[in-house]
Amino acid sequence: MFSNLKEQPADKILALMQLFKDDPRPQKIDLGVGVYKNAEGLTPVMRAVKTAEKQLWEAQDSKSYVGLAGDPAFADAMIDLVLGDAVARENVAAAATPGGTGAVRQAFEMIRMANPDARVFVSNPTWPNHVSILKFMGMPMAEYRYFDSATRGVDFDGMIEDLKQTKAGDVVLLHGCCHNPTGANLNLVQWQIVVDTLLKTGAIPMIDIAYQGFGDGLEEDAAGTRLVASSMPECLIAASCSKNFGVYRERTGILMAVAQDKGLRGLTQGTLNFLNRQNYSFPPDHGARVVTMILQSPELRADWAAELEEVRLSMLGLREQLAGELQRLSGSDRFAFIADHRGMFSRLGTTPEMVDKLRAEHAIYMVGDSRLNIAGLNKNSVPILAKAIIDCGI
Ligand code: PLP
Ligand code: TYF
Repeated sequence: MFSNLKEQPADKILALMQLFKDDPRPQKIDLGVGVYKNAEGLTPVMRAVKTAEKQLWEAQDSKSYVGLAGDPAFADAMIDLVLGDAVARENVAAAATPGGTGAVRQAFEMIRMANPDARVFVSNPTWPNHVSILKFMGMPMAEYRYFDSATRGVDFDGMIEDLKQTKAGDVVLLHGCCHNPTGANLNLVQWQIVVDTLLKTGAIPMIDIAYQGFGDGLEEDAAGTRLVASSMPECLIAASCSKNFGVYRERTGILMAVAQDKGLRGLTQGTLNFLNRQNYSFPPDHGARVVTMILQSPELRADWAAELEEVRLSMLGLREQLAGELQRLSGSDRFAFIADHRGMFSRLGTTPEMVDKLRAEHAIYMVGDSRLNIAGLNKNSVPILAKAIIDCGI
């Protein structure tokens, strides 16, 4: 049986992680995988997470099963974090999932159950796992224009033109904030135009929000998602806690199904529970419980928000430093987009050959599409990167 299996394509981002590990050059710089790293290059456990885990270890007296959708308190806390008061709680069904990836997968499963012919429109480019999972599931997929390779901003006219081609029954996958891999994002006026467009075509939005708090702030980063949830008849939201709580390996995420028609909630909640049961029964609990404790405790929440803000500002500082350094070395503003982008990533917009050259000649690792993880830098490595970019003739 096993000999019937075919080799599957590797995840390019994860393959790059291994390549970096195997590189003996001491000066190597890892700007590949999207993991936050501090100035020392470490991905620390956040203070509030440590405190909550300690409290949990002392207080938890059972690890028995919780429920197919996870702890309802986790859903309450995350709905509040992501949606604020944009919609009433009774408009939202939700289920905990193994990470944001689990939420994305379950969302696709739910879409397919509701409408096997649904086409899922993804941004060009998008997080490669979106495309990989859709292909694996055999779901119809289409792309909408997103990145303008000339300005390194959003090709908004192209995006809207393409979204006008959607139909009722289609789904449009949007990044809630901090677009991966480009770093280019919609402003609120543009979000409103997207909403108006989809209201006209009847397509349903699905939002993947994996970096709330990494862009302009916790509330600001959720504004587009909240606008969508309050304006559209239905939407799906896949939220990840991996980055903003730093609980990557705990696999903590949630899928929300929002409907203006409260009468649909029983059906959507039942479907989410069913889908969890089909795929893994009960979702992981530890990370979700820690997140819930943090969001419920005013002290832990304040400490978490303060540390998240430090993380956000450190990435913004690195963006400004890099854009400034490149302006100085190039004598032009052509790298100003790096300071305008938000989140962990920026797409430089150079060729795979140049990405290879940076790796071969300068031991600088970025993803082949020229995505760089800003958090992989520190004050000392920014000038090294800037010089390498100019030396390579980018
Ligand atoms: N969606 C996007 C756009 C991401 O970049 C990530 C990255 O980590 C995820 C979802 C899901 O992450 P995780 O499954 O680790 O929570
Ligand atoms: O895009 C990234 O780098 C992160 C981490 O299969 C990641 O989202 C990368 C690949 C993957 C899962 C997560």
